[in-house]
Amino acid sequence: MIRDQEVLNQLVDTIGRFVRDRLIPAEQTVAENDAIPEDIANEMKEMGLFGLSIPEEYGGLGLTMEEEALVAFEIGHTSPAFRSLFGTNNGIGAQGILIDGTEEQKRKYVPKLATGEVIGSFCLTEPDVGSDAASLKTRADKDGDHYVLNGTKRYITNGPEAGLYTVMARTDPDNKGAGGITAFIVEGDTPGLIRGKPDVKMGQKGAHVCDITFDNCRVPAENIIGGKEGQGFKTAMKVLDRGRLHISAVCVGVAERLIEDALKYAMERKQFGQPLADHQLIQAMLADSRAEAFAGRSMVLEAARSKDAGKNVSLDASCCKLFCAEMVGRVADRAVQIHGGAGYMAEYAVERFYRDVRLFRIYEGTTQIQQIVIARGMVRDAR
Ligand code: COS
Repeated sequence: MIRDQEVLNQLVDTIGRFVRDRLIPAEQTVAENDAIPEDIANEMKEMGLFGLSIPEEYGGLGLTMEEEALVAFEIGHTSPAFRSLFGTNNGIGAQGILIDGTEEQKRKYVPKLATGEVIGSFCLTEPDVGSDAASLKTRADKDGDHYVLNGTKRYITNGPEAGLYTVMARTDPDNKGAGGITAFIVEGDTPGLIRGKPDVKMGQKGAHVCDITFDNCRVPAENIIGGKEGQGFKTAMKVLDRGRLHISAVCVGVAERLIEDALKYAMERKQFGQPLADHQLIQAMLADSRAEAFAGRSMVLEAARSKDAGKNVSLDASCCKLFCAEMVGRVADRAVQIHGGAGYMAEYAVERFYRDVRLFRIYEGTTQIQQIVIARGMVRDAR
């Protein structure tokens, strides 16, 4: 749903200019230094990027899902690391509190996420628990009006810089499944919360990931999201439904950028006496990429509109994540192929993007998990 087309056009134009003038020229430096310059982070805060999808009453821009998708397409035109910095505040770092939190929790924590004063993070994955999220082992044992958290969370995006963590932990040791899990809000300076060393990754340099260990970390009982034990797995799944749509939109944006780069190169580079772009085998790769990116864009917008209309989009969000993450992988592969030897060289952005996009097929639920969610939903609906 688009609330005011003119206001949205202005926002999308402003973000598009920011991407072109500030972010794209800084891509290589960010990749080399594995850090986003502070002045760029500050500009992102001033533009409201940390609170895009946070409701206005909590200090954000309150974008609908369709509006957020249109903005994410724009942001996808540059390195995914930039999005990652403010992405968790809009998505997995804030949505748990927004979807299932109490009014008091929202008022206390969300405004600081909306401005970017605090970075939010989402702790579900563990060393032994990835796709099978319901069997997580981190414990939260009640002790008076507190819970004591013990365990390790792994590959936590923005873990090193976050000041607020949504943590899924088991409060009922007798219930080994989803029903034994509770979601907590844990402040970054809580004693017993230990940030690990940032992991060295294949791509997306500038976006940071680390282990978060809880060692007798005491969290007030009032920080249970929604105030009720046993609801944490469902909260996490609802958060991921939204996150998967957002990531799908980013995949579409990245695919469009890669197509632009590949087309530009194909128009400039000549072989056999004519531009690559006039060779039919190159045209086939360009055409397939364009058609697939268009399909991704269309399905994301359709699913986003359904979400805005209040429909359950769990299955559709998984369809989008499955298709768009795989699609951008194919597009990146073709972009490298069109560049030939140059595509293998760090001098060209496609080499970096080729590594960056690999993560899309893995995080916020692997392609195989999306297949499971889709097929289970189909069987459930048919019954
Ligand atoms: N919204 C609301 N509730 C949901 C839900 C959703 N999208 N998905 C599942 N639930 C509920 C189910 O209805 C069920 O509730 P009841 O027990 O009341 O019936 C409960 O949660 C357990 O669901 P289910 O039985 O489907 O859980 P499974 O253990 O079979 O796991 C998958 C489901 C595999 C889909 C889940 O573990 C998953 O998404 N794994 C991937 C995790 C992931 O994306 N990790 C990435 C890292 S986080 S960035």
